[in-house]
Amino acid sequence: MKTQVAIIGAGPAGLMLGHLLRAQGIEVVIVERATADYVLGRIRAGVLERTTTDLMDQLGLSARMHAEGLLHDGFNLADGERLIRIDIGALTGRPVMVYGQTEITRDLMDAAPDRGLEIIYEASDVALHDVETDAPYLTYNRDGVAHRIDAQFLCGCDGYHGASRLAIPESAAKAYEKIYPFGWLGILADVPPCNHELIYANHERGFALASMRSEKRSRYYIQVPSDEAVERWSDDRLWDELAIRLGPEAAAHMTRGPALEKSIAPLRSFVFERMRHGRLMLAGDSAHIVPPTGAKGLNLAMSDVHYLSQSLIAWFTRRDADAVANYSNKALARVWKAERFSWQLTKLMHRFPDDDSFDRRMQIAELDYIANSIAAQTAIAENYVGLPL
Ligand code: FAS
Ligand code: PHB
Repeated sequence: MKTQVAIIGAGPAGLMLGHLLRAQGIEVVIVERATADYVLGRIRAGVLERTTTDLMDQLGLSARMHAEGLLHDGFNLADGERLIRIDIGALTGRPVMVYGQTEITRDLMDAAPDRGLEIIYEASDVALHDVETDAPYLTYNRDGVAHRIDAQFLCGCDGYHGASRLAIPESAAKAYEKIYPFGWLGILADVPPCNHELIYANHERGFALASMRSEKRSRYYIQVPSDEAVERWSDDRLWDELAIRLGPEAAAHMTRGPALEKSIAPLRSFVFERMRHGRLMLAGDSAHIVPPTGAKGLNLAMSDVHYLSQSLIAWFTRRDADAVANYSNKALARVWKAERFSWQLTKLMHRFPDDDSFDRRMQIAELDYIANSIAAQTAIAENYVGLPL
């Protein structure tokens, strides 16, 4: 098969990139190792920046998002004494949209056939070839048959554990990584949220987050040791811990119910400082990971794809080689700012096993400063809603 752009991965980055390129008449094929149901079954992000919602609007795929999503003008930091509300609407003039990653993915998948976006699911053993030439190609197996796709560009949107980043020689790039000594145990349940806005809590027993997917479906998380096993957490034990960590006010409004999904996500900060190598372009989790504290992961994937689609459109419409060459630095400039914000909020809101009494006093002082400073709240708000592209 021959195409202009071959994308590896049908997560949000690959799907959004595919649609943006197809909208400009560029030939695209996506190869995905899993089934569509598997991709939709992964419960991940919940909060969308304007960057992401604008792309859905631009594609004309945002009707369900605007009908079912929840616009939020604020979120809360709980320090055990009080709720510190960050009024993102008043401080930045921009809300965030609460609409799950699963739903964004579903909207992009459902629209693919009508827009000529071919997605090949259950493609195993995807391998990238000749990425340093102007005739790269990929190979894969499906139903025991070997396939090859020749393209002008390969786009690695295959996440942290994908094959694409491995096709770039280590000598050509620099990787930065911080692994946190804890993970997030998440529960999804068909119960109304305990609060109409998100609550991020720093409690002496550890971090907790009260989030949601709708007014009838809630998403909660607690910080657990990085070696914790989800089997050790019955629903009741998890609801009890959430009630303690989120505080009496939230607990009084908390509705318990059976877990639709319960899993532990590891937390890491990671940047692979080369998002282009020859004709291979990386976007999303294949190039960077953030701890989910700042709700940046999915949104950062979308800003990569915004820049990458512009670069590839410039190439295919006017052979603009500079646009392709500048992609990596342009994307990384925004990636690093989101990495900083996610790391900062993770340090502020979690209890680190090796922290001493001074570290804890620093957290208390910073939360007190935020509670009493519009400048500090504005800095948090502008990062939370998403810095300008
Ligand atoms: P994805 O990982 O979503 O998609 C990559 C796709 O490539 C997958 O479909 C995969 O099957 C496919 N693939 C992988 N290897 C392949 C191969 N060799 N060949 C073909 N296909 C291959 N972000 C938030 O903002 N908030 C959160 O709460 C949050 N929670 C998360 C929880 C977990 C457990 C994880 C892992 C991530 C979480 N994230 C969260 C971040 C997450 O939302 C990502 O940022 C987002 O999925 C990034 O999208 P993609 O870059 O498309 O990568
Ligand atoms: C979620 O709803 O899954 C969610 C929301 C905000 C975050 C992380 C996760 O910062």
